Amino acid sequence: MADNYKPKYALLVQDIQTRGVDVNKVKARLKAQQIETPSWGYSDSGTRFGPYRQPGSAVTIEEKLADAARVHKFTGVAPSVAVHVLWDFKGDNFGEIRAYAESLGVAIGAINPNVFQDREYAFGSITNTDPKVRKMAVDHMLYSIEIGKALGSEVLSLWFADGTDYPGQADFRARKNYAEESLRTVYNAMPPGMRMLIEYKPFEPAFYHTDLADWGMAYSFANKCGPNAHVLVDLGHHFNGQNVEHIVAFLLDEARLGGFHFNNHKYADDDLTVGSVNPYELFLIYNELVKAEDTPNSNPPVAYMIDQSFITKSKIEGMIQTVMAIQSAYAKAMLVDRRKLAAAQSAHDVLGAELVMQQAYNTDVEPLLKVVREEMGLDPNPLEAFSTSGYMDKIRKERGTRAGAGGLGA
Ligand code: PSV
Ligand code: MN
Repeated sequence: MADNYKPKYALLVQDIQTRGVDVNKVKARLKAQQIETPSWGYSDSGTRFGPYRQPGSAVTIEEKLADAARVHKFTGVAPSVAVHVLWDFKGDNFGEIRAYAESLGVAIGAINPNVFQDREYAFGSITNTDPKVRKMAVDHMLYSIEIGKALGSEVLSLWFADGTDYPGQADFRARKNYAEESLRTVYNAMPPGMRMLIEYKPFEPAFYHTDLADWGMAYSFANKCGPNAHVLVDLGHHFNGQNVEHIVAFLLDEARLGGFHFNNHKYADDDLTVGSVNPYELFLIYNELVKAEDTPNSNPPVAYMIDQSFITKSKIEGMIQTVMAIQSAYAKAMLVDRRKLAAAQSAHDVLGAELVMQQAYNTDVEPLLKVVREEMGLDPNPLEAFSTSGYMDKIRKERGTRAGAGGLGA
């Protein structure tokens, strides 16, 4: 079927101009967008009820990088790959891994230490009352800094599963102080240019409390560490109804927004495709990011990372779909009529202001994205192009269905 996006694009350009938006700037920003995909998104995962194995899932870091490179090849905006230390590295051949990634046209992105899967951490890692366990966690993070140096990464991305299950189980304030001390030690070992991202999560695996439960706690720890520590917002790590775009705006204004883990959640899990359940929220988050790009302050460069481990979706296709959802939210956010919005806001025209947001959100940006891709030398339809490329058939045949392809015993 003929894809008639060109006439639609011409009409869209006219519409965009009436909003006081420069279409060439929008296109330039879409071409410069960079989204990091996670190595663990290419391997098998599962739930606590069991692993879900897919034929072709990656097991080795080389396979994960090869799959990530496919996502970059077809989208043009996913040039780096976040790694998880215990799931990705078996030896110390970091030079080889770095060179292999480069040969595929991707770079290693955020280094994610893992201080949650070893049983020693059952009662906490950096918050454990046992100094030996705290040291074990800190040493692993120090080692992760060395890996980052060897792989050319500038981001150390920290998440802690620390928490308790029952009232009275532990002393909140003692744990807070242990965490602060450990984070400071790690922070002080980072080389110049490296940034520490601190991720929060109000639930899982602990049931009663988590030690870094929300953005305010992450912000406080980041502040105490120093100017190169920032908050990482994982979209799935909020209670239902929480206003995430407000958190993003607040952190941007404080110049402490370090990065994102993109995903979506319906109840509590954090692995659904970003924008699949609440695309308007993703748009509203991007609206804050676009405003911050328009009027930059001293906020550090934001690391746009995906944190999704697909269970029922095919992994590479799911990742391409995710990247496209992020592009779409970014494009729509750039199409907000800022003059009209400002006028409505200052006149306290509540309905008018909301209509401006809805006009941008309801714009069909597909023709624009297709033209952008074409100008980048890409197929305008990345999902279709990937499906017909034969890559999935090839890896399904070559790799088959294997155990050991996942992080958590999958
Ligand atoms: C925890 O749920 C988390 O969001 C952290 O970022 C981990 O590193 C990641 O998921 C593991 O999938
Ligand atoms: Mn995350």
